Amino acid sequence: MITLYTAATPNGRKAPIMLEEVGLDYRVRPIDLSKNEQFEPDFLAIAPNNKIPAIVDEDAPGGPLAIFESGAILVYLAEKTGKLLPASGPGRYKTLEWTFWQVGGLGPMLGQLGFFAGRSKTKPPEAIERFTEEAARLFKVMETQLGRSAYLAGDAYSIADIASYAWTFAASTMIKQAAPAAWGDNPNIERWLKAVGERPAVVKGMGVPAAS
Ligand SMILES: N[C@@H](CCC(=O)N[C@@H](CS)C(=O)NCC(=O)O)C(=O)O
Repeated sequence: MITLYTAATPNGRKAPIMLEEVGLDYRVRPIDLSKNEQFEPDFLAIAPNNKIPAIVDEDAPGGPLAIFESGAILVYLAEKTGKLLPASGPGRYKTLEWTFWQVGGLGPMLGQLGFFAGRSKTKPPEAIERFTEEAARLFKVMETQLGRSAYLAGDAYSIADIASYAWTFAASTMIKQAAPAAWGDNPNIERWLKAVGERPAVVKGMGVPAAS
């Protein structure tokens, strides 16, 4: 059994989508970020960076294994099940390339844009401009890639698509309202958002944790 520590945020939704896709049993332990539960000692023992998502796999070879960082969780679950990440060859590295592109680029830039353009009390123009430009640049890169292939890492759906889905969905809805210039004319991304968003595992995973 896998325990998933998560919250209803774009990073938090990657792991439940993946667990639904690969069909592993899991239980959800919601972490309430508004109550700072991510700083509680029990959670820090699993995720010392005080961020969700994290998992504990009770059935890992060698005993229970705790993993934090969404990219590491996606790779672990893919390798545990042999799904959504090729075991070798160019397809493996294309999948890792686009997965790390999201974890190191798209996610952090959209997170900062969402904060400065949305939740910040002072809304500093220079920060909003910087992160809007960077988000627009990243979506142009994504749009071009999705003009070349059906999915981010090629013609097969993979962990790279799971990594990017919830953030791109947030950008096409909430972030687009707060910073319209971040979201250009992206027909290939729109097509991909629809295809990925209609997958039953994605529909289920986007609802985890259930609203309380
Ligand atoms: N690089 C991390 C980012 C995770 C992250 O930023 N999680 C946010 C929610 S989307 C969080 O837990 N924030 C709580 C905090 O910063 O205290 C990952 O990909 O897992």
